[in-house]
Amino acid sequence: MIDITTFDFEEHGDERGVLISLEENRNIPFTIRRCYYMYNTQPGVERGFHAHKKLEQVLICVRGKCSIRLKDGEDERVVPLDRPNKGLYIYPGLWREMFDFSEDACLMVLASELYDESDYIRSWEDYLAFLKQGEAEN
Ligand code: T46
Repeated sequence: MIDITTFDFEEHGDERGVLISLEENRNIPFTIRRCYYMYNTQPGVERGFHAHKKLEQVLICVRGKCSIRLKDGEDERVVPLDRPNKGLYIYPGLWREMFDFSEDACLMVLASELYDESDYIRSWEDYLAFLKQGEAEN
């Protein structure tokens, strides 16, 4: 079963606008070792299509909107990210696909580790094998 955890970050708003603060091990559930973001995503583009062995991440669409499809080999859930104060936590071992980007979308990701290509599982076949191996070990 896919466990969906989303955050409603506190908005510090006044007549000037809104400010959101993100802090490791406070409103972000891990130590933040990396931040990256994507924008200018072309119409119809879908990204992701992989899982991570160890990486934890929080996804925030800080401008515009997009949707995240999560899979665990059995279930599939779609989470819209449509406001800048919403965060989606993705725990290790979940398959993710990002789609339905609005033209103005900026998707920001906070990550628990530095970039490491060896942490990626980039094919669905390898992902199913990874899940099977996990079952065998438990
Ligand atoms: C994820 C989803 C949500 C780097 O050099 N450093 C980085 O920190 C990242 C994230 C990527 N790259 C390079 C690797 C590729 O040559 O940037 C290129 C595009 O990366 P990728 O095709 O993996 O991007 P997405 O959008 O499919 O996936 C990304 C993250 O890679 C991934 O960890 O969970 O966003």
